[in-house]
Amino acid sequence: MSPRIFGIFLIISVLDQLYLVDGTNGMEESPSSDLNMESKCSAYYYLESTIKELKRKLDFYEHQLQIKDEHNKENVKQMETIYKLQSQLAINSKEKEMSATINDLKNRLVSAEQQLKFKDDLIKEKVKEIHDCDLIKTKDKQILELDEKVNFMTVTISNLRNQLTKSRDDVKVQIKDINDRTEEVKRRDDIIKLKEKEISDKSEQIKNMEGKISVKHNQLEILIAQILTKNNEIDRLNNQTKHDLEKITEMADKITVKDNQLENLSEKIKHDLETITEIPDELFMCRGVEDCPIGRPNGIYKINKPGIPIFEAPCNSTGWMTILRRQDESVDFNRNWANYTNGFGYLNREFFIGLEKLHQMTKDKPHELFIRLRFFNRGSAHAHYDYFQIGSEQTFYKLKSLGTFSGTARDSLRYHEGMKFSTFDSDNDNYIFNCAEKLRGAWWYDDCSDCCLTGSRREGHFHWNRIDCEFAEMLIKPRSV
Ligand SMILES: [Ca+2]
Repeated sequence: MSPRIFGIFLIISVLDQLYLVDGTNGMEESPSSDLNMESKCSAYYYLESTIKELKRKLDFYEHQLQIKDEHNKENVKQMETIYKLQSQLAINSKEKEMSATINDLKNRLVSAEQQLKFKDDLIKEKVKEIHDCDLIKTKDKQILELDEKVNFMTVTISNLRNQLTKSRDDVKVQIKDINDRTEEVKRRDDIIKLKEKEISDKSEQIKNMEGKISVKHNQLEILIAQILTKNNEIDRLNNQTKHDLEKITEMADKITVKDNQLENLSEKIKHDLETITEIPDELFMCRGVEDCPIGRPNGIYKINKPGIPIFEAPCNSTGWMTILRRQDESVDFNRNWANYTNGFGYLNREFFIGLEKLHQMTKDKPHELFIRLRFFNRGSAHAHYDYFQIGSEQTFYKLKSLGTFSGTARDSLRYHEGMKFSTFDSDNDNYIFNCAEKLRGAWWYDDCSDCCLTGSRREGHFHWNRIDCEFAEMLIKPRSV
């Protein structure tokens, strides 16, 4: 049953129900009319709600119907497509059948063409056979002629074959010879290769040797250059030695002269001593002398100078007084100002006479100064100054003058001329620090020293012209003229 028909059926059954409820059909009033009215109303309400429900269901079924219609349309479309495809399929299968038929026809055509060609060939063959029949006679004749020619050619070929056999033997001999020669050439090739390898090795060795020779050559050049330099140096030293030898010879001559002078002097002294023997030794010993006496034996003498107390000093027979001696480090010379002012040490060993005595002795009477020096492994030397003078304590016992220099040592004391005396406790030098402290001895320092006869021998400060001394003596004597 369709939904629409079902809906109509429902409405009819409801109306029928209503009619059954109102059976009087409005014509007669019963005593229970109020009760009927009430049941009519309730039936009416029921009917109204039923109609509403039916409407809703009707709408639903109509909606469903629409959807189904659409599905049906879609199905129809699909069916149409299927029909189209089926018809297309049928066409395709027909095309295939046609194609197979065409192929079959093509094959048949090829077969027919082959048969046709075969027939053609047969016909051509038959035509040729007919044509050959006419030529056979002509050909026979030609064949006879050719046979003769062939016989002649056979003989010729036989001759040629014999020649060829002979030639082949010759060739074989030649080939053998060639093979032998080839072998020989190969053998020689091998020898040549060996020789080439040897040559290559030798070349390599020669290259190496050349490299080594080049290095040696460079070394040789360097050595030659060094030898040249050394030769120049030797020449220079030879010249220097020659010059030194000349100087030494000159000095030796001078020494000989001096020796002669000394000999004369000692003769003179001997004579003088003989003349003054009348003066008794005791007189010297008791009263003392103003200066070292000349012609008296060497020894310690009392010196009696105005202005200072009597003191002792070593004198020699020629009137020289020793004022300083360094010989064996038995006395410490690193002393203060007071010690140097008054003097210190032992007169027969190491000592210093004292600055005040030197000032008093030299202030009024010009004196000479003689310095004896002995160096470590470098022989001896002396220095002589002809005007030695020392200032007063107010001038810090300044080395006032030295006079003219002579001697075999260098004029090193000149550097100190005019300088004040300095000790470790009285710095009067021109050095930023204290020279006496630095050299561990007192001296007439400037910016330290060119010579210093009081410096520490152990520390290398006892020197003359910066050459270390082993022994030193300073002697003075009043100037003879
Ligand atoms: Ca200073």
